[in-house]
Amino acid sequence: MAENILITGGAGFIGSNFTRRILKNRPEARVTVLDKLTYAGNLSNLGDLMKKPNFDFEKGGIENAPLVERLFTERDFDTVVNFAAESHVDRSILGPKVFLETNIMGTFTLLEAARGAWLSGSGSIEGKRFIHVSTDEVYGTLGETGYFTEDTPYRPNSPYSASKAASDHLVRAYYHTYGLPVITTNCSNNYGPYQFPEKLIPLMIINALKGEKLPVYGDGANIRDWIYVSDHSAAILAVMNKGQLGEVYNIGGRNEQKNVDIVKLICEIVDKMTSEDPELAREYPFSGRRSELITFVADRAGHDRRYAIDSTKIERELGWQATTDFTHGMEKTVRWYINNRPWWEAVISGEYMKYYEEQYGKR
Ligand code: NAD
Ligand code: TDX
Repeated sequence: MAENILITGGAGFIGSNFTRRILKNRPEARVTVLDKLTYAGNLSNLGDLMKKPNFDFEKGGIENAPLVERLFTERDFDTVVNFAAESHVDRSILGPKVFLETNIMGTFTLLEAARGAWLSGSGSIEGKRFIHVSTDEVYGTLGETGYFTEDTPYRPNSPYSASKAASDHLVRAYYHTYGLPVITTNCSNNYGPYQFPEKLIPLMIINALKGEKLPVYGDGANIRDWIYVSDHSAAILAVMNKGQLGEVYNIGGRNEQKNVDIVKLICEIVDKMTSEDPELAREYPFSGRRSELITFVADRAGHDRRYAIDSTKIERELGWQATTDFTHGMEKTVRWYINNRPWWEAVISGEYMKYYEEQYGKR
């Protein structure tokens, strides 16, 4: 029988990338995306996929128990991939409540629905999988050396990472208590097409194109381990195919970068692309070098200093590896934002401008 997959948060950045991959990779599968279409969710991220006969879109929240239960009853899912979340650290500092509602109560609601469908009455866990997509931020912060492994203790430092940590703990508990067939992945920072412009890389690309200030928090020396989004999707697919139930897999790019170095790289790429193309130079006029726009601003509260993932386990056990070179991935990403101006102009209107003013206005 063809697989029947529920993807939550599939209209967001990573979820839409994964949905595209799964529909290509498993043309027989029936795919349902459940997404609340918050400010971060956008149906245009799914594009033509919406027209496929084996694809269904449901608008709604993962914390909406009647809706989630109905979907499980009607559709008989065998696989759940849970991307749906409030995902931006700065927003979790401005207003944490919705992070608890979506990330904790939403994950709880999905787990309960899966338990009801798979573990009661005539239900069965045969061929079932609940994959929970999480973050390396649950592990807290690193000093100058060392890496996060699957055994690193949880020490979340922001309301966002605390809410993701709580959801990871619930997923773990449902495996140990009820035998729900779960797998958790903890990935490092993603970048690539369709990322919402509140995050470092798209924000800097768009501001650099427009010739606006590039706000780097603190001293700019915080380090993240960056992975191209399609490498993350490939890792989740490997986990879906070969992951062991009850296990955790760390996913990273083996690519540590300082924030300020990333912003400088974006400036160089934008300078080069605009200087080589007269039409682009007219669209985005700027004299001088865009790195002059870099502005050090007040630091993020509780700003984690360094993240770095040890992805040995998934590399060894599932044969997955990140393959996208960082400079090449960044060039592709900048080119995508240049080619998709209507997409980002639409998403940065309205609500986003209010957020931008609150986040950066006083910095
Ligand atoms: P995103 O903010 O771009 O997308 C989130 C999606 O979830 C949106 O489509 C939004 O509409 C939807 N959503 C939000 N609340 C919902 C709710 N209550 N019910 C249903 N849908 C809801 O996020 P992203 O960057 O694509 O991240 C996806 C997942 O991956 C998240 O769980 C995040 O914690 C995790 N993650 C992200 C990164 C990263 O660097 N972006 C790294 C590691 C893990
Ligand atoms: O304007 C900015 N200036 C700045 O210096 C922004 C938006 C960010 N930063 C810094 C903060 C971080 O050190 O850049 C770094 C990256 O920031 P974000 O893009 O906000 O990502 P981060 O906080 O590291 O979290 C991301 O990675 C892990 C995702 O947003 C999470 O969803 C994911 O779990």
